[in-house]
Amino acid sequence: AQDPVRVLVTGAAGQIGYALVPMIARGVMLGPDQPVILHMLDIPPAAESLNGVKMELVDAAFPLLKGVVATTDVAEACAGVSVAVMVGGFPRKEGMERKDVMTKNVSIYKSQASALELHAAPNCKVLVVANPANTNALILKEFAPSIPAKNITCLTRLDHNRALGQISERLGVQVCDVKNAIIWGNHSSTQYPDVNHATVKTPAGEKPVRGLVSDDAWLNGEFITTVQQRGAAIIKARKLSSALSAASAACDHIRDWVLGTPEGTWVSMGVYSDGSYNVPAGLIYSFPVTCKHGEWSIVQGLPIDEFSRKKMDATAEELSEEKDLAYSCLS
Ligand code: NAX
Repeated sequence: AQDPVRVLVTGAAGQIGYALVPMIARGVMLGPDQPVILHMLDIPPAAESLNGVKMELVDAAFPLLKGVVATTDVAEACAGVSVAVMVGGFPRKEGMERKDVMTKNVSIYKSQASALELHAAPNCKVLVVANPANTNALILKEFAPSIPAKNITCLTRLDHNRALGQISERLGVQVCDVKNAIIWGNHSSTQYPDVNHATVKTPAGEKPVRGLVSDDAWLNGEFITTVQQRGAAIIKARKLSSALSAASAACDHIRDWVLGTPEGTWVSMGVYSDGSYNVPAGLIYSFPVTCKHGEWSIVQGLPIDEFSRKKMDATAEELSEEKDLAYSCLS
């Protein structure tokens, strides 16, 4: 039998955490044969609720779950983890300035970076979910210099999956037959959902989405805004933000990173920019990536038209501003 992998979930008493931990314990993230030990971190006001989640994990009697650590101690939470899913953060509350929210998150991600650096397993893979996800990941990278930059990523897979879902609904095809959409940039409303290279599997072979959806105005307009604004639409409908879809996307992100993307398929991940596609180096920016042997690489050489270029630059610009704001919050 394989040794269990220790997986950290921060903010585990929150709504995404509640949806995510059972998925991990069922093998959705690391595969149906991989035993796991869950490390769940939250803050002291949520300690009792966190303990309730632990009780439910015990009650669910998951065969793959070999242990549960539920703690408010960051060092204990990070000890020996090979995968860290950072869901905990400080949410923006009504009337709060962006700078105040950033200051809170910078301080959280700075200290959690140090704890991961000191206590996590070597080669720990980190996924930041908490918003501002790209910039929180960048801060984590800055303050965990011994963790390789390629191990620190942020979640844009939910946006990617939303794009696939919209295409599938529009064309009346199965979502599993749609692939190779791209989310460029920030996990925010400036993200650019790009379908120029996306395809649909049909009985007659793979066809470009651009050929199947004849309505360019929809693809260049409503499709993009629907994906960009989907988070807000979920809040409006549910009075709560996306949770099950976010948890599922986090599993997809780690599974593909660890186990590899299928041949001919790419996915979107927020990764440390090396300057590919003229995106400024040193930002955590969402790119199309393929994964093999536990490492991602950016898909190279895709043609970028003028429409796309403008949108890719606008979201890069926003990330540069966020980066400056984050640095100005460092005390
Ligand atoms: P909740 O408020 O339900 O849960 C957050 C949890 O984090 C709470 O239990 C809180 O006590 C805990 N927490 C706060 N500070 C912490 C700290 N310093 N250490 C450990 N835990 C801490 O929010 P939820 O709906 O679960 O969303 C979590 C985060 O995901 C938010 O930042 C949200 O904006 C972000 N999202 C990101 C998405 C993405 O695609 N990247 C999509 C979904 C979601 O909106």
